[in-house]
Amino acid sequence: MTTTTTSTATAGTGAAERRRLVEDFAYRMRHHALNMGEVQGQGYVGQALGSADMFAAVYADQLVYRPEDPDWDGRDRFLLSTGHYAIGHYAALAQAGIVPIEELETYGSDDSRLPMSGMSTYTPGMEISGGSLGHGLPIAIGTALGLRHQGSPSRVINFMSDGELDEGSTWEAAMGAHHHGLGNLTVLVDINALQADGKTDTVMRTEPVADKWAASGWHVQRVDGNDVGQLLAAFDAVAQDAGPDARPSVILCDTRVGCGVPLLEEREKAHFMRIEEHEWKTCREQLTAGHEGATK
Ligand SMILES: Cc1ncc(C[n+]2csc(CCOP(=O)(O)OP(=O)(O)O)c2C)c(N)n1
Ligand SMILES: [Mg+2]
Repeated sequence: MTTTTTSTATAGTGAAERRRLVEDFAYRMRHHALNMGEVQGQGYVGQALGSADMFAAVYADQLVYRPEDPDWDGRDRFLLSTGHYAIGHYAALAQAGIVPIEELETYGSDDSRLPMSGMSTYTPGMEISGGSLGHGLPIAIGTALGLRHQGSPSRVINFMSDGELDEGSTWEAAMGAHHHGLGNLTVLVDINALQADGKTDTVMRTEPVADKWAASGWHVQRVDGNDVGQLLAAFDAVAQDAGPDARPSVILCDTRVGCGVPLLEEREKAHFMRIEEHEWKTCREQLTAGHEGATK
């Protein structure tokens, strides 16, 4: 018999404790991400560190799921649209108790359940396969429509990157979500101002991003995505906007690539980082030093 029905570990705690729990979750996620990065010596470590607070707010505070039964029908759906952020998602799934922490050391290896790009058929808790950017939001809309049709109270949270704002499919889907009045859909955009080919404003000028979502009929907020207090307040505001006339919501999160590890925050080539063998120790020390109350 299943005993655990929800993941919202922060429920019933005061504001300061709620925030501390989420920050601690993010801190542990960042250590997991460094451990996985070291297996390969390189990878999307900067994105995992930069978006850890966003994932932590979702998995420690918002999402309803059963860690021991990831396919439970009553779960909220978290869709990772950006497949290359899988390293960050695995860190969250491990910290949430869905994937064993020991399994993280198989990251990116042959026969691992944790491939470099997110694959729904491999990993418990991974709802969709990523890789082709710009597909997560259209799938999220189908999912949200399906859940509503079934009378389900479950929510859909779609995580995407600023590079995906270059895709036409994203904006078609944004209009569709408004057209269908999908109040059960929340989108998080990691605006790290970076893409594979360089800074976002040199690849495709997508600003003013908030105006574009607002013009498409969405409830829009923009926050510092490395400030847990701001993230939690934004989710609270989404809940306030609920009701039969609720709009789909987007939380635009400005983040710092490599956040928490100054050595990596300063990297010139940040999309796919190469980290030398001797640097991992420094990374861990810097992460621990920057975390208030850290025990490891
Ligand atoms: C449809 C599609 N076009 C191009 C790519 C190649 N690609 C992989 S990651 C990436 C960068 C996308 O921007 P973003 O996710 O913001 O990059 P990051 O912040 O992780 O550097 C690109 C263009 C892809 N995976 N899918
Ligand atoms: Mg980016």
